[in-house]
Formats: sequence, C-alpha cells, structure tokens
Amino acid sequence: MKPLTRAAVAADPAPIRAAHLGLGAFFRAHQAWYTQAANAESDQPTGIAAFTGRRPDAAIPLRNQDGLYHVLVRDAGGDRTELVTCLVGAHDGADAGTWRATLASPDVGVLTLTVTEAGYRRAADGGLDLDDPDVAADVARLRAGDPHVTTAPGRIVSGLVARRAADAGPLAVVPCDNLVDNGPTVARVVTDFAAAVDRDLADWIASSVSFVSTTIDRITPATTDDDRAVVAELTGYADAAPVVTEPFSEWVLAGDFPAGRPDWERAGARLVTDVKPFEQRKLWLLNGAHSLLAYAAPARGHSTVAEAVADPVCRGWVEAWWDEATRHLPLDAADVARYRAELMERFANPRIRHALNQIAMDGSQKLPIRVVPVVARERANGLLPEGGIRALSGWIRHLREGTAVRDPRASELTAAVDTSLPTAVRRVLLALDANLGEDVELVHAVTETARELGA
Ligand code: CS2
Repeated sequence: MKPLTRAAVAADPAPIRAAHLGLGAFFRAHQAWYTQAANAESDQPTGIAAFTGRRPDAAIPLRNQDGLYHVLVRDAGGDRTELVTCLVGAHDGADAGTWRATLASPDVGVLTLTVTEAGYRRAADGGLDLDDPDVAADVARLRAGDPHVTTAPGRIVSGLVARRAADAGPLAVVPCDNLVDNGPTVARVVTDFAAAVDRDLADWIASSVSFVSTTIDRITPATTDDDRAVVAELTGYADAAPVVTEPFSEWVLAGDFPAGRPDWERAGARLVTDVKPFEQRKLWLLNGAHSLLAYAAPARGHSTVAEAVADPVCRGWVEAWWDEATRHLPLDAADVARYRAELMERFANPRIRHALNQIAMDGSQKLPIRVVPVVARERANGLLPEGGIRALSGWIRHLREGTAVRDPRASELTAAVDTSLPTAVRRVLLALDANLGEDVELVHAVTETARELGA
C-alpha cells in the first residue's frame, strides 16, 4: 500500500485563496469537491485552508497526508474514487494564530462555513444567543484582545478582527448549513457578535463583508473502516480520511463575491438571484423526510435511510409528508414530481449506509427549519398533516427513549418528556413553537401517532 502524499501523486499545493470553518465530511464531499473541479481548468487554482469545528481530531489524518483524500462516489451500480488536492491546510480550529493569519491574508477572498445548525448559537428570535455562556465567554475574550475563542460565531468574528486590522480588503462569507436564508441569518449572528465586541467592527463588517445565501445538497454518511478498505483496494493508497458520498450534488448560491471566487459552475454550481425556491424544496422534501425517517423509522426496526425506504410503510410516510410539503412549494408541479422521484432513488441507494441516528442529532435546531413551517401552514388551512405529525411524534418517541439524544437542548427536552404522553407532547411542542403547543387538536393528533409509534 502506497502512502498518500503530495510527492506520491505529484500534486503541488495551490496558493491559499479560500478558508473554511468546519472541516468535516460534508465540506470535503461538497465545497472542496467543487473547488477541485474549478481548479482543474483554471490557471489560478484555489487552495483551501480548512479549520475544524466541533471535532479537532478530524484534521490529524488529513495533515498526515498533506491534506489529500479521496472522495468515494457510490451509486447503486458501483464505486468510483476521485482524488482531492485543493485542501492545502488542515488545522485545528483552536489554532487561533493560523486562523487569524489566514483571514488576514488579502489573497483569501472566500470563507465557507459548515458548522451545523446548532453551531451558530442563535436565540429564539434568530439573533445571536448572548446568554449562551460559551458565547458570553468568547465576547469577553475578544473584548480583552484574546483570540482563543471557542464558538463558531466567535471564531468568525475573531478572523474578521484580524482581517480588518490587516486592511486585507473585502471578503465573502458563504454559509453552507441547512438554515433558512442562511446568508442574512449568519450576517445577523456575526454582526450581533461583532457589535457586542466593538461597534466600529460591526460597521466595518457591514461595508466589507458579503454574506452569500446558499442551498447545498449531497448526502454524506460517516466514513467507516469498510469504506477505507474499499478506497485502498481501488486506489492502492493508504488513505486514512476518505469521504463517502452519492453521485448527486447541488449548490445554488446568491450574493456577491467582492474578492473573487473559484469557478464552481464548472462542477454544476448555479449562481442565482434568489435561493428561496431551491431552499424550501430541499429543506422540506429532503431534510424534512430525513428527520421523519430518523425519528419514526426506528419504530419499525430500521437503522438506515435506505433500509427505511425499502419498507413500503415508511415509504408511504415519506410520500404523505411530500404531498403536504408540496402543497406549499411555489414551484412547477412537474419539476417537483421529478425532484421527488429522483430523491426517492437517492434515499434508496443501497450502497449509501446513511445512519438514521446520524440524522437524529440536533432535532431542536433542525425541526423548526425543515418540518414546522409545513405543519404551521397546514394547520393554518385547518388540516392535520399526517407526515408532519409523524415526524413530530417520532421525535417525541426519540426523546422519551432518552438514550441517544444529542442536542444542545437535550437536558431540557428529556426532562420535558419525563411525564404522561399527552403532557410530554404539549411541552415539547411548546418548546419548539408556541403556536404548535397551544394547538389542542394538533397535540391530540401527535399524541395518538406517538402512541402508535410506541412512545
Ligand atoms: C441530514 C443532512 O443529518 C441531517 O440532518 O438531513 O445532513 C442531509 O444529508 C444533507 O443536507 C444532504 O444534502
């Protein structure tokens, strides 16, 4: 087995022109993969300096192999590998010096982000949660000039402090997380943070930093030892950090890039004026169905998405949810029908083992984005949406099981469900959205379905 190094594959590092926060599998299968494609035909290739978010150890295997890794693309018929060479630096996010130096470089024009929905530390009103103790500690650190912050908003602002001080020019911040209006949403969180540190900094951000909205899509399960063995077999290289993904990929972006960007269109990215229609379609149909399955399909003994949709009962749940969501999508019916058919095939891909418990984490952050908007619209029309109700009921079942709840609000939510089922349902719905919790008919319907699911 050959070691994977730049010398072995004759790949010189490209100059660093982009930074990334959240060095995980999704970034490597998506934004880095698009950048790789853009570089293939460019005389100004982009190297990316990427920094870990929640998992500092993610950088270690990559550092040991000069940032190189393979993307293992799996479709129902077989596997292929693609080597990615544009990741030039793989750093621990706690390395404040390198982070600041990267963002202070005038050559760096883009900062992409994958820090998860929970990572932005938003309060119920959508702004930064200044009461979050980690956020408060980071604000105090930056006020005192200490760059050793720990939260994602803290790191972003710390980098911008350095960029401003270096007079390194404008920057595009490109959030790639499944939030609604992710550009303006992240702009708000970052600006709130900056204003708490220094009003002038917030003004500088308003005039120098562009926040781009994006819809991102590529199903990327966690890599297993078996996947590493397949990559070794196919390539002959000992790659400790391959990433597994499906053939499908989508990236839709709206916004300005005042300091330039890689030509991501080469790999099919689309620059549009408004991401909204793409965003709702993806968040509701794909992510909403994912959460529905993650919470409800374990009741039928399933542990992956593909297993669940091979079960006609679960497939029926997904179709019911899609019918509900589709009623509120301002899109051409034939386009949505095509998207649904293609999506079902993606879910059914038997070679992608996408664990339901991977999707189940952070429900309190995900459901308000992917499920609640449809349920609220259906309720406004006097309907009791079966699919949406099942997703919420499944979540209550998941919280009541209590063993694998990974959520920033886990302690509050698991305490809320420690009571009779109807009370648990009411409390959890109230925690999610006041209107839902006050809706007696909905609480009743969710309770019935939760009971059916064995909650
Ligand atoms: C999933 C997403 O874990 C989850 O919450 O719904 O990560 C999903 O796989 C991606 O958004 C697909 O683009």
